[in-house]
Amino acid sequence: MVTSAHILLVGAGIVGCSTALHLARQGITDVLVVDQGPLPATGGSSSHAPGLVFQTNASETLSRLAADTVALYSSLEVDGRPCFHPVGGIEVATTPERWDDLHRKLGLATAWGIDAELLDPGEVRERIPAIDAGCVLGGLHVASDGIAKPVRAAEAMMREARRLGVRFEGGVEVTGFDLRDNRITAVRTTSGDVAAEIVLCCAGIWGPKIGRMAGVTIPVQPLAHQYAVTTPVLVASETEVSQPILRHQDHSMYFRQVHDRYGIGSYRHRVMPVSTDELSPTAASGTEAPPEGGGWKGMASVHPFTPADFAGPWREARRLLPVLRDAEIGEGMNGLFLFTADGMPVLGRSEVDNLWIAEAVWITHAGGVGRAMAQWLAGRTPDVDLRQADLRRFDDFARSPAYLAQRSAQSFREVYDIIHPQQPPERPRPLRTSPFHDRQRELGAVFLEANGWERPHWYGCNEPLLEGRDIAEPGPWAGRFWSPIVGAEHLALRERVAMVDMTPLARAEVAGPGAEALLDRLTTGRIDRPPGYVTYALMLTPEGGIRSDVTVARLGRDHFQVGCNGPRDIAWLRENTDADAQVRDITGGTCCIGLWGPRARDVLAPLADVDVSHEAFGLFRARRLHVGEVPVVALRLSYVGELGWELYTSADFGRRLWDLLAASGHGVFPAGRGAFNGLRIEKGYRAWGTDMWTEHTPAEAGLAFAVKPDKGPFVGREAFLRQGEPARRLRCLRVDDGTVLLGSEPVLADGVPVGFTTSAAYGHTLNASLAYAWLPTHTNTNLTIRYFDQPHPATVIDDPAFDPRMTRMRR
Ligand code: FAD
Ligand code: THG
Repeated sequence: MVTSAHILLVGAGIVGCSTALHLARQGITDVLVVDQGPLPATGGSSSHAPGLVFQTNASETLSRLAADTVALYSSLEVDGRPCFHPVGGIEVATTPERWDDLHRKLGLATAWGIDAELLDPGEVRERIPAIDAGCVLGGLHVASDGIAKPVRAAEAMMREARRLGVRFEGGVEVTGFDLRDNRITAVRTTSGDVAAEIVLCCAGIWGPKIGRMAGVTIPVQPLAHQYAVTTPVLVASETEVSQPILRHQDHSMYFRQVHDRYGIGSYRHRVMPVSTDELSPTAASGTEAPPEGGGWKGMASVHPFTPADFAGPWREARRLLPVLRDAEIGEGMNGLFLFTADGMPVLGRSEVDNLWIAEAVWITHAGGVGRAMAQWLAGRTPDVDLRQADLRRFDDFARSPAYLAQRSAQSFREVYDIIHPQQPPERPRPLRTSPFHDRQRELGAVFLEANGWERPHWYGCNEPLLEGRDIAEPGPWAGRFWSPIVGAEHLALRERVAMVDMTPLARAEVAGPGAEALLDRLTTGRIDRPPGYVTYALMLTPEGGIRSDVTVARLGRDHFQVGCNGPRDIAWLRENTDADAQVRDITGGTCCIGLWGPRARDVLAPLADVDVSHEAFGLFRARRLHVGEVPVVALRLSYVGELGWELYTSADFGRRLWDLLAASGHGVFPAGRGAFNGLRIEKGYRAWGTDMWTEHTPAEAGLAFAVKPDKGPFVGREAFLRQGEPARRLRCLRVDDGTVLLGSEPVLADGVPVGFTTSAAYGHTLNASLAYAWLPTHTNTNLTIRYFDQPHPATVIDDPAFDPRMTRMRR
């Protein structure tokens, strides 16, 4: 075996093979892929996965990675045999709630550019003759879904990569790393040491073990999942399969044809976690390509089948597909694969500089993920934004075994549940609470969760605000995790003044003689202004996409407070620092109240020890002051578009700050996240990650005003200057019939899908249902938004819809 490689991949499963192929296609061929098992059927999860590919997902990212994967596998073959059977996929509904949800899912598919249709029970039976049509209310059909042949696809990718110069070695186990200065210098294997500049861990369920060899925690959990193949019941067709794959989500099951049999998977069993330490290192199945109907014994990624766990699902299978009443369970397994806290993959660079991770990736997404990882390893920003799958989305607590155990079990149980986008996890809660938490509970706050934080969505104590107001009611879906009090808080904030708990907003302190230079280089704004100024700016990728939007408050010559969109931003700042600048995550040790509304100054002035008049404390200024006894950093800005301040203090003073403001009179009241969201949408303030991400340019997102190319060099400047007229734009839509949406709905122009909504809410001040949407630049007439498969006419309106001249903030 070679003793050095530019890039070494640990694992030749579907992820390793796909990444290697895409590296080679990019011209990067000094690549070595090692696997402890034999090639191409290594004995890992890819060797036994039945390969169902359902593309539609609530996450646009996952749907796109899946569509990329279908395109890739469809283009591959091994000795004339295909790697993908485009048999189509059908998800059936057996309950009215599921049938409703399939209407919503049709919208998701359309929004993400996947052709889909709803079928009545007779049409389902036409495609799957074995089904008891009397059991189902209908189905969602996606013609481009199908069955991947994971081992064959891996082999095809390996062959092409080899032809281009990549080396693959089977039967070689990675046993450790040599580390120096936070870098891996050599990879120790059972066939000798290999020097490598970049190491990618794509070791599937063994990933955590590889991570540990470098001192890195990879937050993934192997769980067993049952899959069985029946005895023969079908007339074997010419091709291996002809029937569409089938999901029966009300019972957490899926079905595929395996020649003359059915393969049946079930998530309807107890959670069966497996510790990585229990895994055997010798994967060897020995078989070149194991038959799909069984022969899994001996694979390290397979545990013995436990028939008792399959009893209920088997009964249900025979009810849905009566033909199975004549069959038996042929062979079954409890197969192992990875789950995560939020059901998304874990991708990106670890805290060891040259160790990268690509874990918890399904067969369904491995084609797209391999492509994205190859771009990333080559030093580019992946062209599919990976924010939802980025290893760095997790704060430290989310890497704890305790958190991972609870949340991965939950993701397992919920694999096929109907999940509302706002549905909070049940456990572990409460996890992170602001110092205002006790007060909020006393006030009847209804909490949802974000990144571990308890966030009030509305306050029961505000019920009286409803008096005399007529609050537009959303429908049953948008009306979940909602109360009319949300509308009342929204309106009252614009009339009076509210306290909004902004503690969960991630923030970093950047300090030291190099702080200004660091922020100047990473952001698009002019931050070379005197202490006391606040700048709204973007962080761009080198390719000119929006990495984030931030507020940079200069508190001293060498001291800045940066308001971020999450742990990824703080990691990015930290990654770019040198000895002259220190980046500290101060989110947890501090707290923040947004004091906003026309009477905010009436509340603050008598409590503050400085002049807070507009003349003395202007918009986008920062000052240290006292509110009563409490030392506060006050930033005069407002994400809701009103007069007011963000008031920061250390956690120990939080409760006192809350109590002083709450007791100040002037009609001050607490307002929740629900109102906050509607207010910011009315004001046209975008939310990074929801409205825009790295795939969008500042001009497309309507944020070019925040880029100051004349200030000198910064990351993304050259790309920004080259960007031409945008072909698509983030537009503000009014839903003409007042229907309240949730986001991720498809937008059609003259009946043809052209884009999708991002954020949506009712604008109670404007009395209009609003949504932001990505649309081709010149589309603005005859628009409809489909919500639960019903058309709702929509009109592009001026953005921002509320107070475009900023008169309310500037006074
Ligand atoms: P693997 O295929 O496990 O590859 C990792 C490789 O790393 C292994 O070959 C292993 O030998 C190697 N390795 C580990 N440690 C070392 C070491 N120290 N040195 C050298 N090599 C090492 N997904 C779908 O999309 N559709 C499905 O229908 C589907 N059904 C499934 C059904 C079952 C029963 C199971 C268990 C999983 C299913 N999955 C499905 C999930 C899918 O199988 C996995 O997510 C996917 O195969 C993971 O691929 P991978 O390349 O990351 O891991
Ligand atoms: N507060 C703080 N930091 C933050 C946010 C926040 N960082 C992340 C996220 N939220 C950033 N989002 C915004 C969006 C808009 C504005 C501020 C933060 C804003 N925009 C002015 C406008 O467009 O009218 C900027 C005008 C200007 O640049 O002159 O205020 O909520 N601390």
